[in-house]
Amino acid sequence: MSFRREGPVVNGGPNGGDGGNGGDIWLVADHNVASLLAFRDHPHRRAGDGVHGKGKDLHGRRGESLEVTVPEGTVVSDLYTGEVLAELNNHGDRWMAVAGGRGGRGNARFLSNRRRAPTFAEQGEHGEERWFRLEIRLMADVALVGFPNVGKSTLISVISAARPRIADYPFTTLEPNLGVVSIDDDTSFTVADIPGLIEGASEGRGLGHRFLRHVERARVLCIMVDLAPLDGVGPTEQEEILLRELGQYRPELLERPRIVVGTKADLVPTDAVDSDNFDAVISAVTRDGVRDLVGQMASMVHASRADEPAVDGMVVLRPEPTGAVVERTDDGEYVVLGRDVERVVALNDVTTAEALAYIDQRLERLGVLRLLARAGVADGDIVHIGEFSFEYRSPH
Ligand SMILES: Nc1nc2c(ncn2[C@@H]2O[C@H](COP(=O)(O)OP(=O)(O)OP(=O)(O)O)[C@@H](O)[C@H]2O)c(=O)[nH]1
Ligand SMILES: [Mg+2]
Repeated sequence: MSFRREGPVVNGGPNGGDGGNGGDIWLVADHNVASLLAFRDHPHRRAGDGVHGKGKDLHGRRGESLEVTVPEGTVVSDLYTGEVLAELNNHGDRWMAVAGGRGGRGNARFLSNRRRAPTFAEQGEHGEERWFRLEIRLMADVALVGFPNVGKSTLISVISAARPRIADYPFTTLEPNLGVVSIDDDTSFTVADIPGLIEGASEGRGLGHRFLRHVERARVLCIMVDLAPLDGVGPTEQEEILLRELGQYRPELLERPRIVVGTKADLVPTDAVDSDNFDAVISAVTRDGVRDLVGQMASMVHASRADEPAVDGMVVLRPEPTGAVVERTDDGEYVVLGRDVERVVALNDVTTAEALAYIDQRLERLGVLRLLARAGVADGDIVHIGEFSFEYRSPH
């Protein structure tokens, strides 16, 4: 609050500037961010404060907004209610997680014909504070996990319309390929062909983390082991190494439903394969066992989906509460809820008569007085709005 004072002008009118708004906090999907681990060490994020307004109509600067990057496929929900608020699926998707508090308006704003010398200004609004639950959404139903060259790309090309490059050398696949497997009109699921994993992947060997990140986002893991490896690492040993790497990267991955598949069965004599060690034995070349494998995948995907219903791929915007609601408590008091209403009291100085009159006028305009009357409020009743409590006195 400030008034102009220049030479002979003693009371030259109000000139208190507005306070700056607080900074907002945005969540932004970024494909360079692989996990939500950063939130374990730094769960709290804070945007900048707005700067106070000053006399001479000087407005305060707005607070610095904060952009918090999250992996693609991050689902944001309210920690307490579980309500899904947003899904940030693609690089660049952004969602305002909390809005900065509005700066209070300086007394210059309250000049009117009836109010020539407003002696009050708004308080800055308290910033919003909120807890969220962040989860990475599963991006594929089944992930094909295996050493390089075991036939992952070949399998996906046989069971779906995906046509990845297939070649007889390791690391043919450098980016995951996604294929859709259609069983019938009603049943289909997605399979991700993920670049080959090698021993040490969990420590970053062979682009390990980048690949494991995709594994992390699948419902069902299809562990593929070569029944006829060239370099002498037998199928059981391959399985052990793969599971060890998965577990070291993220122990939860070992809880994920999985199917262990022996590949390239056509290259080894049937009696050399102990089929008890595998859930399926296939040859992508002769198609032996492929149909059975697809059936197993389908039923595991089905079971996993039943556990956790899929959410659609759109960004869901937080439903804004609108309007005011009056509730009567058990002990005969009244609570007024609604963002706009709570703002009116939070923003204003409730200690001066003039500001109180302004609040009254705003509450009237927002229909709160009418709602209170309808709810049966009587003189002397306590009415809670935001952090304040008022004693009701009827306007007439
Ligand atoms: N004989 C035989 N060869 C196969 C079979 N499946 C794949 N191959 C061959 O194995 C080689 C590697 O196959 P890919 O499908 O490219 O293997 P990948 O697992 O995708 O390999 P990376 O992308 O390098 O990790 C290719 O030469 C395929 O033709 C199979 O069932 N039988
Ligand atoms: Mg491949």
